[in-house]
Amino acid sequence: MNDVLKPLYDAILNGQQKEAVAGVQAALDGGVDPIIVLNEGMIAAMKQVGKLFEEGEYFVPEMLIAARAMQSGLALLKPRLVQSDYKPVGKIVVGTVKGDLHDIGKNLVAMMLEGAAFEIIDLGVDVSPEKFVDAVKMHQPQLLGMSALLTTTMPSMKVTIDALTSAGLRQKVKVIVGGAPVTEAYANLIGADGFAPDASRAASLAKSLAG
Ligand code: B12
Repeated sequence: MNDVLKPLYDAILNGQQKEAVAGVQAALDGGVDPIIVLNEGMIAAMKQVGKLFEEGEYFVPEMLIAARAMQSGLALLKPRLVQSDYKPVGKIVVGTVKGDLHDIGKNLVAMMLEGAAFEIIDLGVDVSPEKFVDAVKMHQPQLLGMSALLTTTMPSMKVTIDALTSAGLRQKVKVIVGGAPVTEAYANLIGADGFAPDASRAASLAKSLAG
């Protein structure tokens, strides 16, 4: 890892908010590409947090403070990732599915889509199939993006797709899905239109489907 990124990585791993912000600033000042700052300094640290949780070294409070440090750092990085000074190319409704409170990945996808000139309607976390359906009815977006981070909440994506079909809306909107446990195969299985493993590929996918 780039030496400039190490303090940022450590700050997120240890849940130190101020240090995370300072770490992002130092990396940007040092001329590191914002995408590298994000992937190698920040997302890599969150992955390690997940690993430590799995190994029983970290518990929920540690995950939570790491997430807060990540979000503070992201606020500073956002203007460098997003340059949305052009007209929207399409509209997307995004949300984390029912029962799931993880929103860092969903927020990053929303950020990158904003950068790709999409208008974002963010329903937040713990979004029920009914809420997704209502939002599609109301906003008539080209795309719907669902995020799930838990194996136990992934099935809610299929329930939502089925609910769109029952409401007669499935042909009117392209559905894209993602989140750490979600795969291309799962996306195909549940009848989604697309899957992307990270936020930048989510933006290219969205552009190709909306076009
Ligand atoms: C931070 C965190 C939390 C925080 C979340 C804070 C927040 N505001 O988001 C808190 C502390 C709340 C939390 C709680 C829990 N968590 Co948690 N958490 C994590 C952790 C460490 C990081 C997640 C993260 O932010 N990653 C960084 C982002 C950038 O990555 P990402 O979300 O995958 O998103 C990227 C891609 O997937 C993709 N993407 C994401 N969404 C979408 C959507 C679309 C449309 C597309 C195209 C792409 C896309 O693009 C993103 C950007 O590149 C993960 C570990 C891990 N490896 O994922 C565990 C993890 C997800 N949590 C886990 C667990 C078990 C829990 C709890 C059940 C713990 C508990 N006992 O209470 C609770 C559940 C709470 C709930 N109901 O949701 C497990 C899940 C295991 C499983 N197989 O289901 C994990 C994997 C940890 C582990 N290794 O065991 N957690």
